[in-house]
Order: sequence, then C-alpha cells, then structure tokens
Amino acid sequence: MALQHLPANTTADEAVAAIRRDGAVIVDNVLSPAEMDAVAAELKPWIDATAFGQDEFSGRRTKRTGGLVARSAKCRALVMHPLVLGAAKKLLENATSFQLHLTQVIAIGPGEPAQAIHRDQWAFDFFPFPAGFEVQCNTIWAMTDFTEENGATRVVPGSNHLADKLRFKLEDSVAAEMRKGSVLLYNGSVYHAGGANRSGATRAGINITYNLSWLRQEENQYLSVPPEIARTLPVELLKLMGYRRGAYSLGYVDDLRDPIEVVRPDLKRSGLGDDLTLTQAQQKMKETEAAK
Ligand SMILES: O=C(O)CCC(=O)C(=O)O
Ligand SMILES: [Fe+2]
Repeated sequence: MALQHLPANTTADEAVAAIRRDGAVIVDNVLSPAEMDAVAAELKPWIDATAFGQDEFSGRRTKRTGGLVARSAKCRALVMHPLVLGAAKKLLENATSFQLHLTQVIAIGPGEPAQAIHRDQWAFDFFPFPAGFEVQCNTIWAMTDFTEENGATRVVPGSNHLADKLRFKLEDSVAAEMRKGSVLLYNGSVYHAGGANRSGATRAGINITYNLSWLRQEENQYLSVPPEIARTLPVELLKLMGYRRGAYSLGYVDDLRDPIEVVRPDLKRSGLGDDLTLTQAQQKMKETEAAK
C-alpha cells in the first residue's frame, strides 16, 4: 500500500483525515525547488559544521543539525507554515495547546544503512499512550528529492492503528518518495524509519515536529535559541516554542508569570491562564468527567 499524495493547495482537514487513516501523508511541491534551495543555502554552513552521528539510531553516516529557529530565518517560516500548523492543531485537538518539539536537518549520507523502524512517540520513555490518542504531529520537508534509492523515509502505512512495541522488517514499509519542496506529515504513532542511502549523494530533509504542550520538548527551545534572538521573534512563534503555559499552569515563571513576559516584558500580564482561563479549565474537567 502506498502513501497518499495531496496537492499543495490541500486543506488541513484533508491532510489530517489521511494521517488519521494511514499515519502519514505527502503534500507535494509546497515549496518550489528554488525556494527549497534557498533554505538549503542558509543551512549549508551549519550542516557542514555538524559531526556524524555517534550511534546506529542517529546514523554514523548521518548528520543531524538542530537549533533551526535560531540559525535559519527561512526555517522559522517552515515551523509556522499555515497548512502544517492547521494540521497539527486538528490532529492534537485532544489538548489545550501544542508546541514545537524539535527542528532538525537529517542529512543521510551515502552508504548509511536503514534506521530501525520505530514510533517517534517512543521518545516519551516508551509510555503506552492510549490507541488513537495522538501526542505528536511531525513533518519532514524534502530538501533534496526523496527516492527509494537515496534513503526516503520508510513508512508502514496504517501501522498507527497497531499495537505498541512491534518489530517490522523493511519489506513491511514503503518509501515516502517525493520531490524537493514537498513535505511528509506523520503522527507519533506510525511506524517508520530513515531509509538506507544506496546512492552517491546525501539525502537531506528538515524534520520539524510538534507535540502536546503538557509533554517535554525533545529539543530544548529555551536553550537552543538565545534570548537575544528570541526577543526578536514573532509572538506566535515564541508561544509555539514554549513561551506560554501548557494547559492552565504548566511552565509558569516565579510569581505565576507567563513565560512570554521574560523575553517580552512589554507583553506583561498578570495571573494564570491566558490560553485557558480557570473557568475554561474547570469546564474542561467537567466535560472529561461527563465523558467517562
Ligand atoms: O530521516 C528520516 O527519514 C527519518 C528519521 C527518523 O525517523 C528519526 O530519526 O526519528
Ligand atoms: Fe522517527
């Protein structure tokens, strides 16, 4: 079974319907090849300076370059892409809000074997989330063409509906082949892996992922993006990076201050809950109780 491809003008609802069904979907040509080349040019010095991975899962012929919000203005636009944020909002609607989980170029070099097939949500210490309860919405933007030969991401379609901690063979998976500028969207419960690169050139993708804001972020945005850069970023991006409270009170600073006040004192507010007032939190609790 192949993955569904959607056109760049698709809606978040269509994308989410495919993700809920198959665990993943490809949206074609969201950026033009020239636009993606401009992103790649901005990232090149950072990728060049990155060391290869230290273990098999990271990939000994693979470079993983992070901190993209700090390092690349063009990646900020990818982080904030309306289609992706729309899909993440819908897929993760089981929580009050979602946040940026990680930003990482994954550059798989020639000769790299395939990665072990896994669920990204295993990052949460293998906690067995209930079936159908999605905690992540993930993207890999193709910085180069993704082909079966050069290590396109391998996906086991529909495996988001299967049991946890399963082992798959590569033959159970399909290659998420796509053109440069396209994006693969997938959830945290679908089984997948980086493919083996049997070509002579590097396969590069930009992995930008989002998770529920009551979970820990894989990439620490507060330390990856220096405060002097954070101060210059759009408020919506700052909130996505975690400069907001998750649910009613998670992540407040000292005297119940909203974390955004620390980087943007001009946005000073008082008390908890700009995203979720106490009344809304109580209402949500009642609804949850009633649904039991
Ligand atoms: O690079 C890829 O195609 C996927 C890598 C991956 O799934 C991971 O590192 O978690
Ligand atoms: Fe993964």
